[in-house]
Amino acid sequence: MAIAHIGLGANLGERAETIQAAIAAMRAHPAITVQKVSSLYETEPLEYPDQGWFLNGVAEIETSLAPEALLDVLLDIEHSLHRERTIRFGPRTIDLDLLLLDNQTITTGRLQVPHLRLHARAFVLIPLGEIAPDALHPVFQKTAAELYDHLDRPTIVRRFEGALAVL
Ligand code: A4P
Ligand code: MG
Repeated sequence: MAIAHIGLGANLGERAETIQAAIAAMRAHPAITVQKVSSLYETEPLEYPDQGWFLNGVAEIETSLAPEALLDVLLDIEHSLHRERTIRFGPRTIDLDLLLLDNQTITTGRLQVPHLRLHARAFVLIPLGEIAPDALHPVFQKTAAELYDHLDRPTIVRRFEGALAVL
């Protein structure tokens, strides 16, 4: 069994409902147990600024799936929630990123773990630090809070107060 941290992001449509649906889909998978879900955060768009604000959160799961099989499950869930790929870093109904997988580092043609940009992103580091305060980034050997403190210009991340039915 491995512990994985999954980044959840949405900035199109009913963002909180879509994130809830993605968590429900992970819960429904026979090889995945959802152990923790962070608060959701309203976050300033990064990389491609001309788009709506995101809701972001992080889930901690336990899984018996191999890394690329887990990636395939995440891509299937994105697809079932009408994710369309048009603009790189652009608007999306749902984005599921495999952030951390135990303390493994993985580089294959289709998967890089830890996620390449996780250490540079306030919208990941805040929810990750909330549910996994002791987890170390296997390359930098730093916690999410330590990585957050090293950001040059942290983007705005504030707790989302909307009701979350299933969390
Ligand atoms: N891939 C490789 N490694 C991974 C991994 N660890 N987890 C490959 C997930 N996928 C991984 O992803 C493209 C391909 O990356 C996948 O098919 C997989 O084989 P994608 O989701 O189609 O493309 P993307 O989302 O446009 O790119 P990426 O790299 O996931 O973008 P990011 O880094 O997620 O950035 N601002 C705010 N505030 N909040 C956000 O959530 N998100 C983005 C997207 C930009 N700005 C944002 C946010
Ligand atoms: Mg992605």
